[in-house]
Amino acid sequence: MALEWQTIKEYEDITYKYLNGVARIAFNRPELRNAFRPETIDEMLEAFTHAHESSEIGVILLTGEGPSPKDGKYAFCSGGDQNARSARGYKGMNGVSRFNVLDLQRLIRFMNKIVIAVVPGWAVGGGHSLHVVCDMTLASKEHAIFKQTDLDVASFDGGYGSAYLARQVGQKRAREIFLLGRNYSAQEAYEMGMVNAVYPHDELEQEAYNWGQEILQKSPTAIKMIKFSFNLIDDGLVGQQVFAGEATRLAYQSEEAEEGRNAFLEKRKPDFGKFPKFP
Ligand code: 1HA
Repeated sequence: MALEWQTIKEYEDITYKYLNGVARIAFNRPELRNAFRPETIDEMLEAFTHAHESSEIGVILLTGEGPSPKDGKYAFCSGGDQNARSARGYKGMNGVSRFNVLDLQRLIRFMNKIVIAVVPGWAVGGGHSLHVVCDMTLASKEHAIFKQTDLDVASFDGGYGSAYLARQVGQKRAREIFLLGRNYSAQEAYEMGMVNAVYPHDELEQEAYNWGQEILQKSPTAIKMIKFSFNLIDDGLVGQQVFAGEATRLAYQSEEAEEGRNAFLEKRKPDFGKFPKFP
């Protein structure tokens, strides 16, 4: 039985839906293999920010609508729309050029929800980098193809798209993926360690939803602490800041923290002496 997703908001270039704690955000330019222009990423940033701030949503599936009405092929995302590319980035309708997909990468990385890339077809260039940055990746057995074309179009994602990829598949493989730009099947990507599981195409979305439901059974606080713990070492001081922000949030819930705030508001010295000094 098909999943009964409810649309949260209508957009031009993406779809944004919800079902039982799981959000589904999809690129929706299938005739261009779901290439993104700045407006696409603006919409993604809005939907992801909404999902990040929602107290109902715990897991986000990032995927691509399809198949293409032109030829029936599927895509996750084929990266930056080369029609929108200018000398200073990707040009939006307002004439401003940006690399705002990097903002989306950081949002996925630093948001306190789990993001699963659900790859129904091509994951290419900046689309490949987006799957890399997601917490996990699930792929279509028949149609998913992983390909890093950055160097063919004189581009290079020197951040998460390459360095974090190398953490997943190893340095030699990551260099091969970029330097040769070959096609890799879902099974090959799985064997390399950049895909968590491969499913028959018709079962992919249901399985992804099931992964989401399994994750939702776990403690939301523990989920975000473990996500940020995994990220910390690779994200340097920003990783430490994100992790520490959540630690501060936990500390704010303590009686000690209440005493600190109350003492300030009541214009008295805080009495921290009453709190035990646990080993
Ligand atoms: O590297 C970065 C960044 C790095 C740092 C900071 C920011 C970054 C931001 C972005 C990026 C990048 O994404 S650079 C890499 C950009 N993407 C590409 O180089 C992929 C180009 N596409 C392809 O290599 C192929 O189309 C494909 C492997 C995805 C699919 O091949 P296939 O199945 O043979 O289809 P194809 O006929 O090539 O494409 C179908 C239609 O989609 C074509 O249009 P049509 O002739 O039907 O009018 C094709 O032109 C269009 N299309 C596909 N990908 C893109 C695209 N149009 C614009 N931009 C695309 N990326």
